[in-house]
Amino acid sequence: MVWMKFACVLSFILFVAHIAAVSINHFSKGNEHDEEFHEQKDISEINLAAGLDLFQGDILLQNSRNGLRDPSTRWKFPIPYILADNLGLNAKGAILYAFEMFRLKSCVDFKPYEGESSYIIFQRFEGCWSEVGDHHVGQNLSIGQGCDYKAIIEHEILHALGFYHEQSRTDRDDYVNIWWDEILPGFEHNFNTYDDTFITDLNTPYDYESLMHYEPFSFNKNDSAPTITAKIPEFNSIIGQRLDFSATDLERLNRMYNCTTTHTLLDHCAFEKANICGMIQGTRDDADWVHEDGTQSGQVDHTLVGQCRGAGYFMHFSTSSGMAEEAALLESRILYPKRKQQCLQFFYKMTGSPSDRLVIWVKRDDSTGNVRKLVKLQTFQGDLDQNWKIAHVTLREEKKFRYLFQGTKGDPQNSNGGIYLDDITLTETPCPTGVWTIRNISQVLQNTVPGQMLRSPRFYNSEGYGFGLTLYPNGRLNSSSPGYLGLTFHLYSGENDAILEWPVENRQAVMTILDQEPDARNRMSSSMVFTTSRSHTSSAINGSVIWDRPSIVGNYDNDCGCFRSIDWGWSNVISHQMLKRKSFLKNDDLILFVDFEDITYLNQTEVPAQGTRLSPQGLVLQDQEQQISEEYSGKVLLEKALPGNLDQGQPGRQKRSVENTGPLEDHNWPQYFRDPCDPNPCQNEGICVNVKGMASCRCVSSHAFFYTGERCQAMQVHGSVLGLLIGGTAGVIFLTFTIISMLSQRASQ
Ligand SMILES: *[C@@H]1O[C@H](CO)[C@@H](O)[C@H](O)[C@H]1NC(C)=O
Ligand SMILES: *[C@@H]1O[C@H](CO)[C@@H](O)[C@H](O)[C@H]1NC(C)=O
Ligand SMILES: *[C@@H]1O[C@H](CO)[C@@H](O)[C@H](O)[C@H]1NC(C)=O
Ligand SMILES: *[C@@H]1O[C@H](CO)[C@@H](O)[C@H](O)[C@H]1NC(C)=O
Ligand SMILES: *[C@@H]1O[C@H](CO)[C@@H](O)[C@H](O)[C@H]1NC(C)=O
Ligand SMILES: *[C@@H]1O[C@H](CO)[C@@H](O)[C@H](O)[C@H]1NC(C)=O
Ligand SMILES: *[C@@H]1O[C@H](CO)[C@@H](O)[C@H](O)[C@H]1NC(C)=O
Ligand SMILES: [Ca+2]
Ligand SMILES: [Ca+2]
Ligand SMILES: [Zn+2]
Repeated sequence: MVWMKFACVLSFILFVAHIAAVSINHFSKGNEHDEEFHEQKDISEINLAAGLDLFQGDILLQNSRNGLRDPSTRWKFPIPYILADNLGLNAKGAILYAFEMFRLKSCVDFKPYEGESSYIIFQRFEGCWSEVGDHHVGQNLSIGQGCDYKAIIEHEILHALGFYHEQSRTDRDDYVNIWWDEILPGFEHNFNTYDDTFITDLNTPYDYESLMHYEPFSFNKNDSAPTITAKIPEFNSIIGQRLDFSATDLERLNRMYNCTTTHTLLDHCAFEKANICGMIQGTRDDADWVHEDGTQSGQVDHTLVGQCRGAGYFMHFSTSSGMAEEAALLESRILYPKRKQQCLQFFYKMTGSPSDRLVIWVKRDDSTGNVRKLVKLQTFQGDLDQNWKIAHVTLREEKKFRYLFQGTKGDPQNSNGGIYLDDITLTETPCPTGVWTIRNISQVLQNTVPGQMLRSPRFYNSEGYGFGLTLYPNGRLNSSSPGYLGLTFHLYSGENDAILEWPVENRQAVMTILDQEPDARNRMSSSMVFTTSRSHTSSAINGSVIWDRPSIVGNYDNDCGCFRSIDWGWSNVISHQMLKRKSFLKNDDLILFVDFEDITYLNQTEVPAQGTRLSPQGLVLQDQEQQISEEYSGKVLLEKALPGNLDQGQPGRQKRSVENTGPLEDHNWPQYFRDPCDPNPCQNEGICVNVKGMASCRCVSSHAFFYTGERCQAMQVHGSVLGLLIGGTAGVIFLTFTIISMLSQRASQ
């Protein structure tokens, strides 16, 4: 018990991959009021409910301009964006999250708007919709109520990038049946096809799995009759998937925009090829890692889990012979980071002695241009668990570096195995805060009934809030969607509660069910996001805010020996069919990630679009201001129509940043003509906004870090990363303690 207590204390400052043994709790109380369940509706349903009748459901047509074929509608990257302040905080966070998916998987990039002529303003109108292609005047993209999901936002951005719906392809009748009699009268136009002079398939086959495909029940008049079905019936449960981009979606995106690289994927290796992705063996160590496939050692790999002959390679370091403390190093090639932090994810297993060690290092530039300064990051100790396990290590490299795996033999006399490595992914994104692995998932899916649930261990975010997940393997009791996983989030009481702020609002929970595809670009993981708010109240707790202190509004939970708040989540996150079709159940493990971070800094993100800026503040009376800016924007449109005449008469917003943080006043200008934003006093590419003659900075943020302060002078890393920073070598101690406590639990059983 002492160990466990110690582990809890440490886990506050550490990111830890928890591996929970499967225990199934029966849904004993059955109190429906203890849960807030939501359903993700699809785009056509949301827009119909909003009374919208757009071109093809969610496409706003400004004019009859071509989308796909016309090269003038291609965007230049990065795409300038504005997040309007009528968007909810959650929608803003979800949009930034969707941007990160584009950056991970394609060459599409986004930047805060700075007066460019082409940009996207994300706004909250009714419904979810976008225009197709770049119209060069700035365009609206609506993320309305119910649209703040990763996949829906990705779908709308794909429209903006120039893509129509999959089933509007010229050749779609070869692949799907349209049931015209079942379509809502007047909505048949949503199922039109387009001539191949208008759209192009970019020489890719019809893709049932596309994020741009309608779901079967789109625009139907009878709830139980589909309007669109696949000619290959197997795909009826696939069309309309809203997980993530399909492989073909990405192929098309990459072809249309000539993408050759992505922004945040630095390295990945499944060790399937003999060149082992350019990794190199250490030469001054005692041994080498061996590139093996399953037939040599009787172990299956993680990439293909032993499914194929002549494939399924991994790296192996045997610890069963030789001397204790003999080591082998495996080094990556030199990598060039663009951001300031990275997450190294890999799968490993240690089948030898519990005293074997796997140590992760980086080699940095020693300031002479040579990458050779070694820094130890984290140690993984052997254990009795012979399964492949997922691991995450945070790196904070700003210059070129290598990462290294060091295997060390602990006790060769008592080892008959070794250390195995496979499926490495290095991204420039934060590592997840909570990692929950559920073993024997096929048994769990088979042996649970609706309403039965599994609860994750308690995780702590960087601020110290305790939280966890609940998985309903077969959905909840009386679920309207059988054959689906349900997933909810809750707070747990924790040791820091007395000093924390309650209720905990404006924290975004991101829950991800991991698709264990080796290549992160092809992962179609399911992610759900929501943001805690004071408006989330429940009658079950007398109308109190759900996110208040768990010991006040929660129930006592015997399993954790702590208080647990009401469950908040979704009853139909992903179908069992989809879990089996993709690599969600690899190794019979289901892996979930969860983050819970403060996004209050996104409260004010809107910057005025070009035009309002020309009229000097103070000279314009309040009621005239609107008029002038409207006239001006009319003029901008006219000017845009005349090529080569774009910037005349406009000062243009220049990207300048002042290094020192001297006074904002510029005494050379009369008060009224002085533009407080010229030169831009905001640092770190912050956008300056003239608020009543005063400069106000809007700071750049990404999912990995953000800037704060009056002049955006301070960079903050998202909490999940901070934890690790403090963690460092203490992680080793913690892992050791958990292992000891696991061992002692086993021993006492
Ligand atoms: C998973 O199933 C195997 C075989 O049925 C069993 O030996 C093992 O203990 C199970 N693991 C867990 C975590 O329940
Ligand atoms: C965006 O929507 C607003 C509000 O309806 C409208 O005034 C504006 O003209 C739209 N912008 C574009 C570029 O269509
Ligand atoms: C709706 O569809 C179902 C199944 O196809 C059918 O049995 C039912 O009669 C239809 N209802 C109406 C009102 O058309
Ligand atoms: C992609 O490359 C082709 C051929 O070089 C070129 O014609 C086209 O304009 C490029 N497209 C973009 C979006 O850069
Ligand atoms: C589930 O449905 C049954 C029968 O329709 C009903 O008696 C029961 O109260 C429902 N349970 C919950 C938790 O809603
Ligand atoms: C809600 O109010 C009832 C009646 O006043 C009280 O018995 C109950 O304890 C309250 N519950 C909570 C969670 O405050
Ligand atoms: C967000 O900004 C608005 C306007 O300044 C303010 O009224 C509101 O309280 C802020 N919300 C939060 C959560 O800080
Ligand atoms: Ca070696
Ligand atoms: Ca492999
Ligand atoms: Zn659409």
